[in-house]
Amino acid sequence: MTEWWKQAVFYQIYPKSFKDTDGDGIGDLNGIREKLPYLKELGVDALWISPIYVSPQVDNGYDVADYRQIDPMFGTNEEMYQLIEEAHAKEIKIVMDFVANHTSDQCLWFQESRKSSDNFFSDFYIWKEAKSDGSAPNNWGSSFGGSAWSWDESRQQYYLHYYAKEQPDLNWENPTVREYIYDMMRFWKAKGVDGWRMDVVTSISKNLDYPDNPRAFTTENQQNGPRMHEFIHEMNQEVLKPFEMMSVGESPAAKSTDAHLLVDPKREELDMIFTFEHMHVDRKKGDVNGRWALKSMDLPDLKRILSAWQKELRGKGWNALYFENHDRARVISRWGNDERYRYECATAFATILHGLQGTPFIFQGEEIGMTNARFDLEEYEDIELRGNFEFYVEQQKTMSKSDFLAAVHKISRDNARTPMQWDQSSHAGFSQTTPWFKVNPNFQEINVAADQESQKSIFHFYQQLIQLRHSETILIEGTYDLLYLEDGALFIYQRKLDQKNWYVVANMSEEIQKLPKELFEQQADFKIKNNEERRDLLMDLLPYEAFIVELTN
Ligand code: TEU
Repeated sequence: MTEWWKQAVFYQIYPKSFKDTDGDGIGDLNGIREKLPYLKELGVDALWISPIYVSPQVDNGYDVADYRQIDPMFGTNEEMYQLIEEAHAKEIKIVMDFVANHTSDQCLWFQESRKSSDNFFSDFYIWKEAKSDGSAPNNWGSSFGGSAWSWDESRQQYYLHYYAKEQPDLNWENPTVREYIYDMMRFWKAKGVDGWRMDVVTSISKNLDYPDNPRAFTTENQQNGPRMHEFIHEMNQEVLKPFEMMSVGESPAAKSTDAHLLVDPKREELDMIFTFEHMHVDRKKGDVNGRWALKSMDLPDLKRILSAWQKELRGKGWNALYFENHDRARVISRWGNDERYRYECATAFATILHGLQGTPFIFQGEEIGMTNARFDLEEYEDIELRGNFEFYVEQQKTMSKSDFLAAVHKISRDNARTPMQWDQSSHAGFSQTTPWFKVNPNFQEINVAADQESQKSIFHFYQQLIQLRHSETILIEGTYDLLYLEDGALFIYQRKLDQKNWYVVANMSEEIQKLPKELFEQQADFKIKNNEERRDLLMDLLPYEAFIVELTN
């Protein structure tokens, strides 16, 4: 039998911003329970829920203080168990977020570890002596800006943190740490959880030589450490395989050419990974301003990268497909036109993604074409944004405040984290009270209720796409071939299975495009289209027009 996750469409929930039911302005588990019928109506098969464990929320839950307790702001453990049961009753699977490269500094393990170098928890984290001049052990950088090392007064040593100083990295070299993590996974399995999304799993093994990075405060030597495959394989043998848990690992440094080392079923590591490669097509490589150094998106580059992953993993692994998540901006605002062509653009990006081989992940709000927030700097919440502002604008001074803000409006993580827009009522129907983070002011116009009533409903388009994936094996198993790689407007690829011949076609530009004639001399049976007027293949493609078509002789 094919693994369930190969036919599935996933939906990511960022719980803080999904639906508040207890009136504190923060989304909660009962909000997810309330919306299960909505998710069922959409047709998704599984939910990935971002972290809901006890946490001081320095990084919105990616700083876990207790892996077995639900944070009271989200609800209770009982409510989580009920959510799992109710989701299962609707044939929706539940995937939790596994944040085990680091914990919160409030985690008991770290609290104990920092006390001395000879207690049970001493080696749970990565402690190092200062250099003779008192400076940090090397020049490694934190993703949130500045050094990856912080000095601890009580232990008189530095500890390593790839993210905030409140997120100390665990020492996976210590077998007890690994056993504690596996045990936590078994605990949630016993409660019915079906799998894991693994936060920066490719960072768990460190280069024990701690070599300096080529440039200070960058992260070159901090991924894909020497024992990464060994640790992941061990976790597979200890938990994933015996308990049949699905896994999708976040893999910032994986390339199409080496991805199979993580996802080839024969190697018994992970089921899927999230690549970052295609999300960097609008970034200037090697720039002093890191992820904030933007350029316009290059469509041939996007096609080249997505196609490389399709080709390289065919028969050797399985792709996880996404354009949005809680760390990414809204794709129609970032790479498309979220005003004049909002419907066309949202459905075109959906078509090119869901037509690929792999498992699609929809991020909350993507299914109604939610857009980026364009707030003032002071209105943002995200620690990455604040840390990077301090680093690039205030310390390094390589960016002006206005250039930084312009980049924030394009790519900041907070663009995805504004509250879900359910209806036109106050606070967008997300909460009865002022939410923890500002609602996008366009909620009167863009919300679930309005979208579902519209003639041009993005939600209904997603519904159809999901149904298509459920009923048509060609989308799951068919071969993939890209056409017209260098074309700057058209994204066209062919999927084939047995006698079936399908094309996924999109005009990713704002100009009318001609369809390549040589392709379309046959009978066309449209499976899905975002232009209702389309009857045949002779018409030109309108801006952001997209469809999937079967050709028959
Ligand atoms: O993100 C890991 C990661 O690589 C990010 O630093 C990413 O590059 C950046 O956010 C893009 O702007 C994961 C989680 O998804 C993220 O939310 C957490 O903050 C981070 O790990 C630490 O747990």
